[in-house]
Amino acid sequence: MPKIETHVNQAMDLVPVFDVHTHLYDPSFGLTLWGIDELLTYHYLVAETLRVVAFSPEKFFAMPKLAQADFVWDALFVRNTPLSEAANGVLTVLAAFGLDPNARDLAEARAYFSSQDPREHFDKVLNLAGIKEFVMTNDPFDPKEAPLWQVRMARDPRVHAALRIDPLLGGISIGAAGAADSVPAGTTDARRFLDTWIEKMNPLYLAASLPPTFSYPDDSRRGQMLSEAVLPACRHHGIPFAMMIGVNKRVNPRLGDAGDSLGTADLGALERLANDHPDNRFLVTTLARENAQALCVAARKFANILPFGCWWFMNNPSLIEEVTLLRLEMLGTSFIPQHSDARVLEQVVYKWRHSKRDIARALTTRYEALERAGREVADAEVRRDVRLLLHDNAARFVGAVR
Ligand code: FIX
Ligand code: ZN
Repeated sequence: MPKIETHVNQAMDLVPVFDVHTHLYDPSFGLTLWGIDELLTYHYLVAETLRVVAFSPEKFFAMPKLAQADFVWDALFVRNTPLSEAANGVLTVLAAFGLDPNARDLAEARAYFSSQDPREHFDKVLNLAGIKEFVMTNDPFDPKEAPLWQVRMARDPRVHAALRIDPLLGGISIGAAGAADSVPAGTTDARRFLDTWIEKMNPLYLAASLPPTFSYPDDSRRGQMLSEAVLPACRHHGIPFAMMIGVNKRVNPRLGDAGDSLGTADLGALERLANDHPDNRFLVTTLARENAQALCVAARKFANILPFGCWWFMNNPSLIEEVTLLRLEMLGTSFIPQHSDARVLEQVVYKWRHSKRDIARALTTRYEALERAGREVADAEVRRDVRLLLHDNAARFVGAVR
């Protein structure tokens, strides 16, 4: 293996990760999904299963969780070859815990996970994934989560909050159906709502997913909420706004969380937003592959835009390497290459192990271009660059740097 590739892979193994977007929680919340049955009923795998087995979504979701997991395992891992990234990820997790990826059933895995102490398991998973800190997705409209913020809990310093506000911008709650806190109608109430929840959560950023039709300027309710409540609140509290652009929610409502799709957005709207709000900072990720280059160009035009992650349908090895190479070619190291988006605790093990391989390939390609130009690349430079990409760019932008 060429020397530079070895140095890159060594740095990837050593540098701690700041995971800037997850659906995991501080252990004190008691809301984090974990274990083999949750891994197998991840909505990515449910969608894949219902393609290869003639079975209605309604009948699938009516089954108990363990029966659903058995059904997915049999369909995707026994009767078919687990070639998809989400299926491969489950096997990476099993192997990381010393469990048999060739198992014909879930007995061994269930026995292992059920014998784990949750707190010790949480620490073990973060250690296996190389994660130093991560950010939750905290939804004030989620009836399961909202009450937890009414009381002071002992918090894990490795876990940070992010205030998720989709319903404020016309979206749907990311959490369970129903809004724990009624959605403020006017922008004045919305600003008060945001200040109240920022006080409660101390979030590193505000976040919302947005449809491909997102436009700016926009005199609709979404546009008014953005300009008159959300962005002023972010400026006042000194925190970024994370925009996750390109999701078409529930194109197949029968699939629930698995029923969302994507569309290509006009990122001219993002450029106009960044231009009109130079004192706001924007974390931005896009769901369509076709938006990847335009996001890099927008970031080149506006330093207050920081591209992050290979989101959802982008989170596949072929696209992670392609987009990371494009970002390195256009932005150097001034972006955040990945977030896990993990919904189940142990997913961070595969999402980071797989992503680090893909990011390492792209970074090695760029270092080889330097060497062809006669520029030597010191090992310390590689470690500095990898630390920027996996930790510092994100931690600094959201003000979590320690
Ligand atoms: O909006 C989001 O935070 C998305 O990441 C989720 O809604 C999505 O279901 C997901 O988990 C994708 O990986
Ligand atoms: Zn997410």
